[in-house]
Amino acid sequence: MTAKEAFLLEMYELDIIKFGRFTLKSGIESPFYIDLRGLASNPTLLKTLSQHLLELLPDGDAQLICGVPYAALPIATVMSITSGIPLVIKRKENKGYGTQKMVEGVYEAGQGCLLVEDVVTSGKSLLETIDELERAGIVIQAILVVIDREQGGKKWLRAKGYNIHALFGITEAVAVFNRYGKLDKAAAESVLRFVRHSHATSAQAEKRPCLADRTRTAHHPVMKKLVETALEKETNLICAADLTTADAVFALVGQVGDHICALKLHADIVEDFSLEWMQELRALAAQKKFLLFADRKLADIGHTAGLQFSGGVHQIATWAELITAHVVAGAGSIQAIKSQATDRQTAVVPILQMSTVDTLTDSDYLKKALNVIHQHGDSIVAIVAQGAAIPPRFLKFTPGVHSAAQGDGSGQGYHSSRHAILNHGADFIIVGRGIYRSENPKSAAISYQKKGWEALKEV
Ligand code: S5P
Repeated sequence: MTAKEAFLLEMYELDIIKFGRFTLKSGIESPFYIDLRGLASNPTLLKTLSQHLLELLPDGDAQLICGVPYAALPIATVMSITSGIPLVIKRKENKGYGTQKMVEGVYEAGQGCLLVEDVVTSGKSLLETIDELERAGIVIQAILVVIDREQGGKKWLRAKGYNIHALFGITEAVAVFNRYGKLDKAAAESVLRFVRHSHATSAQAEKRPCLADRTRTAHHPVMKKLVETALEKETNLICAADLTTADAVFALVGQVGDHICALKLHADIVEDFSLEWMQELRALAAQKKFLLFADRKLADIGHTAGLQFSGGVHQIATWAELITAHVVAGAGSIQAIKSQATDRQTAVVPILQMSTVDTLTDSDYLKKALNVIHQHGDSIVAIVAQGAAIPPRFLKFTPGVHSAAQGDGSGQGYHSSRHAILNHGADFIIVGRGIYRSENPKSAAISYQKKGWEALKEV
């Protein structure tokens, strides 16, 4: 075990890094929480940390050192004592009287400074401190951060020209905790997924139309029907009925049908699938008012995708109002559906960004996939995505929602419905095992319905 790893494990034991479900100052729900303020009361650990941070810049010749208040203040103080570099203190707020100086201590304009911070997230609060120091004539020589939450802040500051270093990235920390048995696989996956999908801010930044507005602006009859259904039943819940017998699907619909706006099916996992059964299900859907959604994830060349959509055992085109498709092969699947859904009875739901922890749908893929989606927007009503920003004309469907679990141990990652809606910008949530595996699927569906609808009203 390296000294750095031992230090990390000590921080874990002291609850300085915690895992679970936490709501951050920004309102974002995070699967981990870091609070280094407790370190101030642990002189030994503080000394070790200061040494590690100073080692990040072995040949630094800084003339000043400054900690972002408050958590990094004691860290910077110990670094100053250890290294002999004089400390300056940045005020959190202006005194409102006297010199109104924001930086206290003895310094001269033009001097180089090491800026110390405990955690970097977006980088915005660090930039505030940088601004104050620069206004006082101090030159930021390097920024030393204990932990990078890997949510873009470090990259952003580096792009602005700052020389920023982190002692640990959260990915590295998770790997260490996992290696030493402190974190189980599901919790580790949840953190990694959170990090990967932290496009949340950009998704939030774009104001999306509310459902009521969409009844007027809907560009596809299926979108209009879905939105009207959701508004009438007051639910943005899509239930993923991943059950393997026709009877089991029926039984589930009996319990949850009144609380959902769509039922998502993998028809190919239903052992006794038949078109007669599907007719009965369609009748039930009409009676209970929900849409039928085939999660076929077409991904082949257009010709094959067309056959998979209209033919074979499942004849999806005869019953599905919504169907998922990947755009990995280009626009083929979308075009195939479009050309066969001549009455616009079936709308396409492309998969943009998957909920799995090791998904390949990275930012590069997102850009290219969105290009394809843009070109065929008239047949698309919704996009399956996590935090990625999507064009406002489409609805966002977000799977990977569970009120209790963080992951399923097989790659699926979960968030709460609130997080999916408020942080990822979901219009509709897709819930499978959170409902059908619960002791009482009906009350679980009611709970997801209520929470989802309430969160949507807060957007
Ligand atoms: O990225 C995705 C896309 C989809 S459509 N992640 C997903 O989990 N899904 C589907 O949503 C998946 O095929 C399953 O039917 C459902 C999630 O089920 P749960 O049991 O994990 O809630």
